[in-house]
Amino acid sequence: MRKLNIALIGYGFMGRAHSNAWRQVRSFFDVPFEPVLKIICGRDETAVSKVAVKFGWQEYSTSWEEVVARRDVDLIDICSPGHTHAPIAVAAAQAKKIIFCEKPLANTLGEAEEMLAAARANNCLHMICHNYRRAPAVSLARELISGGHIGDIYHYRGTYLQDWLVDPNFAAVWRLDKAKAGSGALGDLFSHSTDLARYLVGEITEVSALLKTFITERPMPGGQGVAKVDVDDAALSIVKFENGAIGTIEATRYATGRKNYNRFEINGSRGSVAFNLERMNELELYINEGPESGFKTIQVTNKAHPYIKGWWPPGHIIGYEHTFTHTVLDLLKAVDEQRLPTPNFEDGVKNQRVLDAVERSAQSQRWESV
Ligand code: SOE
Repeated sequence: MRKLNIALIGYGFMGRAHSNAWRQVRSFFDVPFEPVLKIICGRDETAVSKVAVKFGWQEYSTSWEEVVARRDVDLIDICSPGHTHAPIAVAAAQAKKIIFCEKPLANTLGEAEEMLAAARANNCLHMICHNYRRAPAVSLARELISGGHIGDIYHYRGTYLQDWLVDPNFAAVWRLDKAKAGSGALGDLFSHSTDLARYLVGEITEVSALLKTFITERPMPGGQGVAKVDVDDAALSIVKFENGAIGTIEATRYATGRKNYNRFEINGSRGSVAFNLERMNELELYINEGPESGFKTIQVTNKAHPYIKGWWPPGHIIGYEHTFTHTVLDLLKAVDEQRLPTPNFEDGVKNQRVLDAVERSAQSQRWESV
């Protein structure tokens, strides 16, 4: 089987999720290439060498520049903090690599546009990792909506609720530093709901938004002093869609008790769908068929459902990590067919335009165009 040599930049939460996906995909799906876990890269040699062994990477490095320049690497998978996305992606494009990048694409709209331009200029294939599109229930929702089952769309209601920052003593990690993360809940979580809104309903044209930072100072990691928090803790917006639908998107890391509550509800003229990542194998569906209608819960684990045939018999459910496996599966198929996968950097830029409009609206306290 043809091999595709993967280099992964980053070894934290997303680095582990992507490592697992690259290892797992060929064992459960018919893939056009055998992904080779060639090299993993991170600044801390002790940490990255351990992850390399744990996930079976052939080599490790502490220099992304060296990794991107290697001729025996075909694909660069960017899972490092947001401020590194643009320099790594631009260098990878100039080295004619396939580029796969975690969300949000960049810390600013300008950086995102620079990444897209570099990939286009060098005829590189590119993809942004919005893994939730490939939760089978979300893919099924897309099929139902595209098939007209819930009619014309009136509302999109997206909420992405976590609570890992509600403790004021939680250290000021990189996600709380604008220079590294670009923003807080806005880029980390709101970006997911934005991508799902665009995937399921359509393009967003205007926003009216609010950003809030609840705790403005936190202990430095390692406890040596106090750091100012310069990113949002919560981001809320009402949105208008190109197709006439309207919506709300809310993201926070202060929803005490909510752990990874990424939910949407979409209301249409004939019915509604609703999804909650914490009940990932289920899709709620209401079709308006008269007095006996009611919401039903579809268990999305049948072989006919998206991606399930690669896994287990009905009812044996799958998890968060499998959405990454589905994502790299579709990336491998796109590479084989030499076509752009979706979502790609064009989607990344469109998502970033929404985040940029949210930041402008929070500042102006007025409606802003995307
Ligand atoms: C942290 O909020 C995080 O890891 C996000 O960065 C991911 O994108 C999300 O899928 C899970 O939570």
